[in-house]
Amino acid sequence: MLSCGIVGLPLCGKSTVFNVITRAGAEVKPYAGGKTDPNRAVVSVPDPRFDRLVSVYAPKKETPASVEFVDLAGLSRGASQGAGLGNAFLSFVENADALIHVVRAFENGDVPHPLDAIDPLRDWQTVEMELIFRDLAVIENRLSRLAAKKKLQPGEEQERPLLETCQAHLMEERPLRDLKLAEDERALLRGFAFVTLKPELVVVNVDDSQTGPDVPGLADLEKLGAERGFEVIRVYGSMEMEMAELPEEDQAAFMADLAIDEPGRERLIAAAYRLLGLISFFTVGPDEVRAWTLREGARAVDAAGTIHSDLARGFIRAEIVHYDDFAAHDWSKAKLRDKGLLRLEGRDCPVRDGDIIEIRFNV
Ligand SMILES: Nc1nc2c(ncn2[C@@H]2O[C@H](COP(=O)(O)OP(=O)(O)OP(=O)(O)O)[C@@H](O)[C@H]2O)c(=O)[nH]1
Ligand SMILES: [Mg+2]
Repeated sequence: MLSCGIVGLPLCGKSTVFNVITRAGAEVKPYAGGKTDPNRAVVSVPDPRFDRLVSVYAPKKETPASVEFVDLAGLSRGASQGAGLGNAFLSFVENADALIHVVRAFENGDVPHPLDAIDPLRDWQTVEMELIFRDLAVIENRLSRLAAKKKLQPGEEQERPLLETCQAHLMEERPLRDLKLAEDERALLRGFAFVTLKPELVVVNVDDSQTGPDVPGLADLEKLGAERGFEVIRVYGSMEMEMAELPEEDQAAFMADLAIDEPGRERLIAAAYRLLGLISFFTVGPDEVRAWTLREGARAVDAAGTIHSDLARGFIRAEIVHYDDFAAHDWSKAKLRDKGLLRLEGRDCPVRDGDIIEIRFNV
């Protein structure tokens, strides 16, 4: 299962945001505790299409798609040099598939700020720089090893110029995710688990009193996000955590009171799913309706393999219909067949988000 690691400075509201997303009730406290083992929780990905399919089939079992969220300890300035929880922290970041970077904008006199004043742009840059330093250190290490070798292996000859390109990019204080890389270059870099190559969502934690447009310093961060193409989402951390913990039926009233149209929880999970470059396909029937996760660009045979390795091995054809077509034809396969919308596809057929798939196989 894919996982999103939540990073940020100490006391910026990481555990609060984790609780908004997962309802796991992790401890939230005004003083950084220096805890290293992260909180983890698996959450179902909200998807109205899945809910609709469940009501159409009324299956014995329903299994939505899921993603894991990991709440990490705060990253201190100098972590890449071992400050704070330094290396222990970074090793957790290396294991995440994507990052949610929480930035504090909330004012709260009871909660000290590790850099003394509220400044979202500076805080964001501080953490980004630590991540950049970590990747630079990995590259320097590897380059000096390569330099010490008498003879390079074939792969290593390509590796050196690529690492030098990455190094130059990082020296300009830019994350590797902003660098255009070919598929084979990405493959070469995979083993390094570069942290600035991971997709990142920036979540600004604002206080419920800060509903107006002018949260101090936030505009600067949003402007930079717009220029560089990263997404910045605002969350009312404390308040949305309180709301996430309410029973479903009380949430609507709470949201209406505050004029919120979509809970932060759903917005965040959906954004994380998009960020991870994930798509869902469905399998349906009276026994089970299930949403499965694939990376964008996956093929029919990958869908088969996600369900079971036997299905990939004995793959014959995939019967595919898109959710939207199915919905537009009264959930009737007969109608779809008449219109040619029920397709039989081979193993390399690309899967689209929302495809409903049945695999024909023989083992
Ligand atoms: N006023 C206000 N306080 C908040 C908000 N979000 C978090 N806090 C408070 O800030 C403190 C730290 O919150 P946490 O969620 O524990 O922060 P953290 O980043 O997980 O902290 P560490 O794990 O110790 O680095 C707690 O006392 C929270 O109640 C918010 O939106 N508004
Ligand atoms: Mg915490």
